[in-house]
Amino acid sequence: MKKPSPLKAVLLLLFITGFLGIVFSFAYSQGTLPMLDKPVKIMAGDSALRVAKALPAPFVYDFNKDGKKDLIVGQFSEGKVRVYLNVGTNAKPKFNTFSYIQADGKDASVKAN
Ligand SMILES: [Ca+2]
Repeated sequence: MKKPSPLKAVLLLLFITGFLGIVFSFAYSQGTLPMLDKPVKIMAGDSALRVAKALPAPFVYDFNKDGKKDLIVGQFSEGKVRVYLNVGTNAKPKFNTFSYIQADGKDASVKAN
């Protein structure tokens, strides 16, 4: 089975462990049944990408329209949305720090209840 590129794997399937608050990606191959490879931690700088108080909701999108897919991560805590800009390439994405999506000069948030 041919393995997809790392970014393609990230694009095909992002999976989270809400319990740990760590964002993982799984390589995905299409055969008669979808197959997942071992999980790979998404890194932010030199550390695993963690979201405080867990339940991260990742999404891949070219947020700043520079042609490189970025990582958008919703977080349960405070209902904020993180943007990790891709400082690598689409074939070898790299993420460092994040900023929160803003509205009217403040961190945007959606209340859970
Ligand atoms: Ca981008």
